[in-house]
Amino acid sequence: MAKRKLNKRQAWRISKIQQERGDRANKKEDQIHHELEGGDLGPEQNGQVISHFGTQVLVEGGDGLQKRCYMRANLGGLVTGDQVAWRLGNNEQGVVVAKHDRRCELQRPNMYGELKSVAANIDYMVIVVAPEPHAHRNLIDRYLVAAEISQIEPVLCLNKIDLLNDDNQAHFTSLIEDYEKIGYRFIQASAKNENGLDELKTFLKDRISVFVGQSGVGKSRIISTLLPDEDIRVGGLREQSKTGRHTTTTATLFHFPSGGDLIDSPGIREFGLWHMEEHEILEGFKEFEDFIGYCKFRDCKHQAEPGCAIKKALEDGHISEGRFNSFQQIVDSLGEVNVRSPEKS
Ligand SMILES: Nc1nc2c(ncn2[C@@H]2O[C@H](COP(=O)(O)OP(=O)(O)OP(=O)(O)O)[C@@H](O)[C@H]2O)c(=O)[nH]1
Ligand SMILES: [Mg+2]
Ligand SMILES: [Zn+2]
Repeated sequence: MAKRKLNKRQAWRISKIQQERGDRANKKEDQIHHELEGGDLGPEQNGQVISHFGTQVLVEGGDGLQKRCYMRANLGGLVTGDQVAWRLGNNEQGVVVAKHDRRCELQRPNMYGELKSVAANIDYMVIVVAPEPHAHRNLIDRYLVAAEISQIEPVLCLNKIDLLNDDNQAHFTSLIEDYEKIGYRFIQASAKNENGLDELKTFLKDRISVFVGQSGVGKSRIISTLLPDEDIRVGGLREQSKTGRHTTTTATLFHFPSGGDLIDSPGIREFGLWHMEEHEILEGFKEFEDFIGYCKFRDCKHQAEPGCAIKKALEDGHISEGRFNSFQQIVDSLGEVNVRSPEKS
């Protein structure tokens, strides 16, 4: 599959093709439902979606037991963290019959440029970074914009602090300072040495948190260290490239025995924000807030225009250069969608 740049219209057409393909798949699903519903279905009960596998989801009922369920085609897609109504069939599989309203959801475009939910009903987004694979500022900022816009509270976590040394320490000290100055919490931890995890555990108690970040930064290892009784797959780094292997392939929810849920999600390389408007990106940079609306020109692009309040804030040190550059880079990328062409059906 060649990678090519598509404009919004081309991406929309690809999305339409995907939609039609999805509709055909839904028809197949309908047949399955008819068969299922031909048998005896138990009473309707509430449940929580634990994870998603293609045409099925794993749902946990009030008794704490988890069952694989088919979904009614008209539900419009379910994601980890969804609250649902479901009925158990006589073959130990169930059918999800309704999706309850989402309190909030984390969305992002997939590699075909279609906007998809990643997880629902989340309180915290834990953005994990590490010295290896290298933490890309722009990816952190993209997550932060998504969190701010979805009203999910972000918290940053530098994992693998056992790998800090004379060469990289200064870089991370300044990165952490930058974000703490804006008001973001930055927790430092080493899942390997079980260092710093108590602070994270206390913070995440009784809440629903989704762990996000590049592949290989240690999301799964942190979660498995916090929840030693769970069987969670942790990957290795490819020695040469130091890039992650994409060990986690589907978002899965785990419970703290004392209350609170952690959602492990698959690592990503890029986080497209092309579905957002420029003003949303601006609002997603929360330290810009005091300066929005004060530019001389109403359609200011905050580049070389005279009387730009954002550039003035940058000059005065209220906005960091790293964040300003990230903002410009994200805005520049809005017109283009970096997507893979879908495989022929
Ligand atoms: N040195 C060190 N290695 C760690 C630490 N945490 C995780 N690792 C290692 O980093 C590698 C990747 O860890 P994972 O937990 O699978 O990473 P992930 O973020 O879940 O990756 P994906 O599932 O691919 O998104 C594994 O080899 C871990 O053992 C840490 O604190 N220090
Ligand atoms: Mg993982
Ligand atoms: Zn401006």
